[in-house]
Amino acid sequence: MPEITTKPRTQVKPQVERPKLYKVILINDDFTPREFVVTVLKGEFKLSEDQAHRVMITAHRRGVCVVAVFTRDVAETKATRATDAGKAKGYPLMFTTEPEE
Ligand code: TYC
Repeated sequence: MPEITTKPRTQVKPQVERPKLYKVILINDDFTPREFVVTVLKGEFKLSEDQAHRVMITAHRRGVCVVAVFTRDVAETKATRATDAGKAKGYPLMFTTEPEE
């Protein structure tokens, strides 16, 4: 019977790593009503009225605003749901995701 030899791995990766985080970014447009943006931010991202208004107005003035950071799956799901909420009303409201540095 031939002996089975196993080669030790040279690099052992740590078992537990912090998951990479992704930013959800709100993009400004000229058509979506401000109040609707605030409603979506409160509903999908659980922001308070005050937080939602600040995020909306920052995107309105600067073009974009980071809404929050999540793991990849959660960020993508929330960005899609929030974008779809605008689409359902005929608005071009857009949320994107981007990995944190
Ligand atoms: N610019 C829009 C308006 O004046 C409001 C708005 C703000 C839309 C932020 C999108 O991400 C946005 N009605």
